[in-house]
Amino acid sequence: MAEQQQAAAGETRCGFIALIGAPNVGKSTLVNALVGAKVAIVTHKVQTTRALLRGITIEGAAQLVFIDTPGIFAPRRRLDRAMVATAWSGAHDADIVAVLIDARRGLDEEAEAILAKLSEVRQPKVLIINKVDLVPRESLLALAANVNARDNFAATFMVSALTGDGVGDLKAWLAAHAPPGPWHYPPDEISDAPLRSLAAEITREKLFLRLHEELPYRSTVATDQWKELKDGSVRIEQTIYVERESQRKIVLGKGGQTIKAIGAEARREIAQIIEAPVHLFLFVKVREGWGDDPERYREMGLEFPEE
Ligand SMILES: Nc1nc2c(ncn2[C@@H]2O[C@H](COP(=O)(O)OP(=O)(O)OP(=O)(O)O)[C@@H](O)[C@H]2O)c(=O)[nH]1
Ligand SMILES: [Mg+2]
Repeated sequence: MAEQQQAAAGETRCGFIALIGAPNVGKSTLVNALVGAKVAIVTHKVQTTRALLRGITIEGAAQLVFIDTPGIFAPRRRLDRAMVATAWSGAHDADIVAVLIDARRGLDEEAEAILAKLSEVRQPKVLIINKVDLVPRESLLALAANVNARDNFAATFMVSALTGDGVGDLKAWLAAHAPPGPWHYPPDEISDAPLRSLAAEITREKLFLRLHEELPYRSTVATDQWKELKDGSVRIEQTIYVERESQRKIVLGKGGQTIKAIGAEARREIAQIIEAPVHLFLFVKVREGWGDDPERYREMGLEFPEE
């Protein structure tokens, strides 16, 4: 294989690139676009991503490891603090930090707050203006100039993670600037997350899409069982945790309709990803104060903030 020859010759590159930005700017959508597969969940709601997730791809001789991070915002609850802390830790551990700005929102308060803290990040930074499909081209140059005046960016990219516009150029640049070194993952790996956590995330995505107001933020999903059956299908059991009985009732819905719809959507998508029939069993449990339970944080891959 060409890659192996290059590896032997010591010409491979391997770059860890953290994507940071305010909630909803399109970090997870961009990771999926760069990887060319759905590895991260995406919704129109803020604070969808809760923990670090690596999406991996190969570009020429380079392996690019993208670190999807939770959106950075002014945290209030313990879970918020854990998410924001983990986002910054992702940035500090990367070779290159990609800062995403939403083209339509521009330099709003959240973007400003991130730029203010960005000076503490020592790694090379690139600016990515995302969602360019939503604004007239003319407005982009002024925005790019404004952001570049705040910090030292090695390059600026205008992309649409949704349409794929500009994503190829970004990938090529990152491949050229990744540090030389051996690949960190096998060439066919696209994510560091085990399937059982991707499956839990997919159910959480459907929950986010179906439920409103505070409820998505008051719930979490865990995969309890993953069993491959003799007929090639997979039996998956998951628990949706909520904080109160009233929330449990809403998740179940009238005559169990809401949970049924969430289950059907999640089952379809998980089956598509693992290319096997799936039997998905969802349970809804009230766990008062799960947002203050260290065990839930461990499960999500988050540090538990002491306060
Ligand atoms: N029009 C348009 N929409 C986009 C683009 N990229 C992402 N979106 C939409 O923006 C919303 C948020 O996308 P996500 O990828 O979940 O954003 P995120 O930054 O990961 O959000 P958090 O995980 O909450 O921090 C979704 O509705 C996406 O479809 C884009 O380039 N153009
Ligand atoms: Mg996200």
